Amino acid sequence: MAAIHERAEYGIGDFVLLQELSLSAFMDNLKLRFEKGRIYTYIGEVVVSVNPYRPMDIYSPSYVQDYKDREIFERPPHIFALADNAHKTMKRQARDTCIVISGESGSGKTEASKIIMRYIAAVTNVGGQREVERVKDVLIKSNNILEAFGNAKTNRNDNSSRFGKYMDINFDFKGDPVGGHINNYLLEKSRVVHQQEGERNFHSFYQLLSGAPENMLNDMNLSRDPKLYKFINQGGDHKVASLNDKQDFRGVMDAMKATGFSLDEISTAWQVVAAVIHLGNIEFVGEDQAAVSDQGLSAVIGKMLQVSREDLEKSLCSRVIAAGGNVVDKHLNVPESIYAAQAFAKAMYERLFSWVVGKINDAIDPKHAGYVGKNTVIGVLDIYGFEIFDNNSFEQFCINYCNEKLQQLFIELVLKQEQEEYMKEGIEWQHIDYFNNKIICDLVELPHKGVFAILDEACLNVGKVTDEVFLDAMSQKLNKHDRFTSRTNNPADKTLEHHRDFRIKHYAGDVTYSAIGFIDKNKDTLFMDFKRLLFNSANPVIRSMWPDGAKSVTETTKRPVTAGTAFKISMIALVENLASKTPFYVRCIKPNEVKSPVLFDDTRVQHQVMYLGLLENVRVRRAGFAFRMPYDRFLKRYKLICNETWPNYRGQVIDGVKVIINKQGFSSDVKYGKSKIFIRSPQTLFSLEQAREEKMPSIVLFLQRLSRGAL
Ligand code: AOV
Ligand code: MG
Repeated sequence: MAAIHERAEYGIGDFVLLQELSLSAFMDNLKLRFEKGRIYTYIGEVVVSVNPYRPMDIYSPSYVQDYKDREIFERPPHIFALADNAHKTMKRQARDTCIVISGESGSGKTEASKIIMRYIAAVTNVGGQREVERVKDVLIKSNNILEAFGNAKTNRNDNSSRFGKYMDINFDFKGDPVGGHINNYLLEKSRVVHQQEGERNFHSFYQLLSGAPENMLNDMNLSRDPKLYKFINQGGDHKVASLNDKQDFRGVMDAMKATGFSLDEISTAWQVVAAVIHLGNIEFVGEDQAAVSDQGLSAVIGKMLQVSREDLEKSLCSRVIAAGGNVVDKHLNVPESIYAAQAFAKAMYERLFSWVVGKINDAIDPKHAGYVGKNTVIGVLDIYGFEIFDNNSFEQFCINYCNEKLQQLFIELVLKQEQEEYMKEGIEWQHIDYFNNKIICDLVELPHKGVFAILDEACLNVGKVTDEVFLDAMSQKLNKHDRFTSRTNNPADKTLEHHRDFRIKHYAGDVTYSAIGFIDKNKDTLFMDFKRLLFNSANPVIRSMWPDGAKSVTETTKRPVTAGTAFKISMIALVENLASKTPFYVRCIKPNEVKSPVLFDDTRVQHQVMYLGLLENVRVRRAGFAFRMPYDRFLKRYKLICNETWPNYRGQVIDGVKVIINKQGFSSDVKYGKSKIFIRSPQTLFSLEQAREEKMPSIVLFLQRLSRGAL
């Protein structure tokens, strides 16, 4: 139907309407639309979005008005239509909905999520309630803050999300936003201390150095030049053409104020960032017992964290351990101290990030709006996309597993929903073949034999636990798995250059991971000394980030759940949560590797179309029936094309629908379900739409005369 509103030169607005379905026809249409600046195309209700890599003039208020309160197929394909649909469904049916945005790194997920949020903000609160306005403002501005602290330039994307984000927006019965809640998933904290060539640390570091006023930087003993600081200069050139760090700093400051961060809280946040920067430059000397070489530097870090220089140095150079009831100081050597400083920096930044998320959540807690009753939500999911780098580690493994889970959800729900719908409506269902990636999810997450379980087991080993032990265990246990390869299993495989590499055949491509660091990152230990140090900071804001530092040395703590297992548990919970809501999907596609607005790289795009299962998606939609519509809506829309049903049909709604279908001669092309009519071929719908448009002028005339009282 969408195609009716668009000129043919723009291609076809819904892949379901393609004359004949083949990969090349699909690709031709997608390419044509991209070249014509039509970045959105439907597959039924799914939106396929191709990153335009240029600002598009399609999100202005007039576009908002165009899509507001329309049915999805009434206007040309647009992400606004999907947002409107999710909102309408939530409002009309009082059902929780969610919008799942997926696609590889740099395909446009985060932009899509922001466009959706802005649309929802634009169409709600017509009454202009102040509290609702505040909530909307915080919801939108929270993106600035989260991106500053949680996004970074990678070799795939200048503004790459390095954390997963799921945001619930709560709505009152009128459909106005009254609050929200953000869940964040595993921040890629290794970036705090290490960046690959061509990449940067999190934006916040560069924003502080470029944007902070002179006196603030002086107070922090910082220079404007990132090159001077080890933790933030490893990637090479720190300037990113598409980013303006200085301006963004101001944006973040404004957003923090609007969100309700106090001035103390804001300055503390930046002090922690400064402390991390300085920590990167700290050096240790000594033979067996490490000591900080530059006490001036540790004094500066102490000042930032409001702890004494002595206490800080002690935490960096020794460990308090409880041995047989006695508390003793164990000195660290230089490599151990370096390791400790890095662990400390990563933990500090991670805590800062979680604290920031917590502050935003406080500000948008629906209770503020006095809203305690039941409300419905729209969940918006924007995660880190599938990614392959030159060097892939534990973080990429988690990120790619997360993408497997979402693909799994898509497969399950898109097929399940269809299947259920046909069954519910009593209509025969035809099975369509598709690749099910469950096998890869299992490979990663199954108890006892999945990668995370094997990793946990290796971490539990007493004695020397090495990444090799883990790799060997994996090679043994996953020997027969056709999605897993390691050098041990396949000595002939020269592509696994390093002995510590292993490869997983993901749904979106083969990724070679280096097992180095898996054990360490999974264990994720941070010495209690640091927790106690910051829990005893003179700064109450910092203290609040470290409540677990209150424990005494002798208190034995349960072995914490490992990072991998914690992530797995959170992913399973996330998928369950999404599956309980009515889902809407945005499938993002990256047109090329070079961020070009004009280049449509056929090979790369085709690869994505295939692994996203888009063709299967279209087939499923077409196999049965391309369109379905509740009887009442159908009658309302098409009653004008039949004298018997216009202006009103007096009998049962379904009979009215049958009259129209029979009169038009389409009875062999439709099936009548319990509450909906199912239309097999797009052509039928075309014809109905055309008949409607032909009648329209005379109907308009009719209505005009009616309103003038001439009839
Ligand atoms: P991602 O979220 O999918 O990657 P982004 O949403 O950050 O990708 O998009 C990457 C870049 O593409 C943006 O910074 C914009 O420059 C451009 N872009 C994307 N969508 C649009 C749009 N609709 N209009 C204009 N430009 C756009 V990652 O977070 O890396 O998985 O972890
Ligand atoms: Mg993103």
